[in-house]
Amino acid sequence: MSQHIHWYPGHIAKAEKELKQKLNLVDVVIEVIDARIPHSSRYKNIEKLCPNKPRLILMNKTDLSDENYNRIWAKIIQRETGCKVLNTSLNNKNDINIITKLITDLSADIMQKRLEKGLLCRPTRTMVIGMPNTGKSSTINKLVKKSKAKTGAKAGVTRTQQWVRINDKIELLDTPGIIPTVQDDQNQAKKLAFVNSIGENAYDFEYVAEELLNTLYKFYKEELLSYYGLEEKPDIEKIAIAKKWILKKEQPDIKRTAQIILSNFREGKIGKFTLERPEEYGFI
Ligand SMILES: Nc1nc2c(ncn2[C@@H]2O[C@H](COP(=O)(O)OP(=O)(O)O)[C@@H](O)[C@H]2O)c(=O)[nH]1
Ligand SMILES: [Mg+2]
Repeated sequence: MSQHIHWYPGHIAKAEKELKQKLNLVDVVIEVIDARIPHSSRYKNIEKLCPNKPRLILMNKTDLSDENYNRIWAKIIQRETGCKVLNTSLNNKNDINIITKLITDLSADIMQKRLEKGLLCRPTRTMVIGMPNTGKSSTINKLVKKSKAKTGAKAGVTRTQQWVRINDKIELLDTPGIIPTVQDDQNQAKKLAFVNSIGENAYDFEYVAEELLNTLYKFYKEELLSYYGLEEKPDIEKIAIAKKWILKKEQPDIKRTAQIILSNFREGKIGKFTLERPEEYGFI
């Protein structure tokens, strides 16, 4: 089978190594995934990267996903991973209080053990990790908003990274850990391309836009047809013609239309969509 989306194993190994070094510095890990593709935006090797480390999973961008599936997926992932899963979105300011409370709860055992060993009391250290574009930086910004006090570099941390005090109990690494997108699974890679989590050089816009249309037609037929004013199964060409995105000599502008379709979906203009169903992965 031909590979439509390309990946480089060498890069992945290096990125994993760097991520692992950073993870060694923290007590609790905050993993951000994308609520529109809750299965594919999770990293299957995560347990190996931070074994036995408490993890809080934020299912982010729930303002763009299907509210009928947000809770269902959160429950499933919670059950599968044994980690607490929280639905979040950029503009929900209440998230922050819940996140900080959960981090403190998750580190209680570790702090108790430190105490028993006679070690110094110190704030819980945490960091945000996730695949590209899931909302890691936005999450960090939300957490540090009211607490600009940087606590300075620590041993083992490069100078470009700083610990930021979130409150008297939590310190956050101010740069996120980027999980390398393993693209050996073409179905997963396709989903990641839909939500702009894969570099644009790695794939062909027309292929990904066509696949997105197929997926939307499968799960959200009504919304898709009505958004583009069509009555039958859409493809890029039909949409180009319906929208009059035409080049000289009456040729439909396929390239531009493919890009617009992807943007329309990514901005939530067609609707609030979740592109994965638990039963596809044997969860129900
Ligand atoms: N609609 C929506 N957009 C978000 C949300 N979180 C992040 N974004 C946007 O998604 C893009 C990527 O976010 P960013 O935090 O840079 O992701 P990172 O690559 O994981 O650090 C930015 O344009 C953000 O404004 C969210 O919850 N909802
Ligand atoms: Mg970022």
